[in-house]
Amino acid sequence: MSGKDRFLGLDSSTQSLSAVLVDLDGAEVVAEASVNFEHDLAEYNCPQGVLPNANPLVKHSDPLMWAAALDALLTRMRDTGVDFSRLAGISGSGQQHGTVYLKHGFLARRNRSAAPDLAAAVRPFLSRRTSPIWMDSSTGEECAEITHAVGGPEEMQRRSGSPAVERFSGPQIRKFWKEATDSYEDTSVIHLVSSFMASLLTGVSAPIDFGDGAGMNLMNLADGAWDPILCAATAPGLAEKLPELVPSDTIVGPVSAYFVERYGVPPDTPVVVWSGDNPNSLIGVGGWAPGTPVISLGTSDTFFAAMREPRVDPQGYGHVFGNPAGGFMSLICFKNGALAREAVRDRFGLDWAGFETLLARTPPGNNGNMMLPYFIPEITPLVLEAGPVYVGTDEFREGRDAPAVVRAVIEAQAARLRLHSEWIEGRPTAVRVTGGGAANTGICRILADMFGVLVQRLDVGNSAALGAAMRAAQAVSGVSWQELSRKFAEPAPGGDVLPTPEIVRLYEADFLPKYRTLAGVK
Ligand code: XUL
Repeated sequence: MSGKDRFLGLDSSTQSLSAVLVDLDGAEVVAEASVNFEHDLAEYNCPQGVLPNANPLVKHSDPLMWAAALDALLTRMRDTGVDFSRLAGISGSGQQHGTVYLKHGFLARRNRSAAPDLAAAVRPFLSRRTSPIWMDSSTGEECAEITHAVGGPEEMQRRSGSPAVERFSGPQIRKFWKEATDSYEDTSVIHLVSSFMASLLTGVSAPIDFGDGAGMNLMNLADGAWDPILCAATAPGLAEKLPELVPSDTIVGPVSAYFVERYGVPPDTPVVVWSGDNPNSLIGVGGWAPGTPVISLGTSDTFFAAMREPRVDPQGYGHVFGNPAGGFMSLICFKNGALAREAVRDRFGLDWAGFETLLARTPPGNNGNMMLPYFIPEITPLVLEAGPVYVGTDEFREGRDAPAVVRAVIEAQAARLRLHSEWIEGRPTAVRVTGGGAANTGICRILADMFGVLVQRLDVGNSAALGAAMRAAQAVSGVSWQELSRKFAEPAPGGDVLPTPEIVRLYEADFLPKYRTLAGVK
């Protein structure tokens, strides 16, 4: 491989753009870096990665900020001495569902060469100034219209792997078409965050992979192509505005000259098609084969698992996406993940260590205190009006019992993950936990007890960026998923958390049935 054995994985997430650089021969992560949107790119006014909006259901972000983050991240890496000379390939991960709307001429060479940086190169070509992201819940009407036009929720699920979902790209595109028809018509291509970022890297309009494409309510799950009925039900002329759909190991092309000249990336470094953060994380935690489900505790909490056959959630909350390693994956997403944990932490002026100390002060089952943790509008189950619900003692309900409130949010989140993943076939023997929340052993203990299985953790915190680097290595050098997982995604020694049988029984016999009734889970 001409002495080049390093692969770069980038992760354009809700709150930051991060990088993991791996050395394939040495089987190690050689560099990690990150740019935080709120703190490092404050001029874009996106606290926690989201543009302020008076309507709590509307959540948009600034695509120029994502472009600027790519320059900021690579500058930071170059200036801290990261050596790109051995780079053999790049891929990436994007927060799923978010869309970027571009006019004709985006990425034409003459337009790019005149621009001083990536944000300036993109700015004149945005046909929609902002990008709706996965946190948006404002398209209920459009979901109903699309579902009706397609012939009902079952048909929607059968075709796309999911019912019509507020945050998915199709309903968002329909809303844009209805509200700003002229700008929609002025749009020549609609990218996902993943394909937008890959386009910036390559200087060509990049395709969308089956993993992320399945999160749009526009791709036919069975044949991996844009579904003409779904497209027609969404907006006129849509199929012509969508990038090509390709397998997740497709090489888009070489990195553009901009990155060679500015950051010293070797000319011709191949860029592999990007995917969504959940499909990438599936790879990054070694969950590519069925039997190893994953819980990711990030801005959103998600549960996902590789599947051989596409099975759909009878309750309509879960989704089926493409697995980058082939086949399918299930995905259940909860909006009240880190944001709910942070709301409780901040309410009592705690840091994470203090949060964990309080968690340990209350017994499993929380003396009967329970919470429905809807700090922001929720998607699983659908709750459009935010507001946590407290059931229990007066002290607890009035927020005077901090340890009980801390335990209630975590027990509720663990119960949600357990109850909403029951439709996925096969009881696991272990669950891999990743994301920022995985560092908190108290949280992992509650997950182990709620699922009644071993919890395994991994060394690399950013499994989406790591998964992207592993995908780049697989696509460029043909290394097997087994070997890549053995090198980079083995559970960390000492990271295991075992369930405690009496607590498992208590949750099973008492807590879970009560939570099921309170939350109305069937
Ligand atoms: C998945 C989902 C989120 C985003 C952001 O359906 O909406 O997990 O991908 O992480």
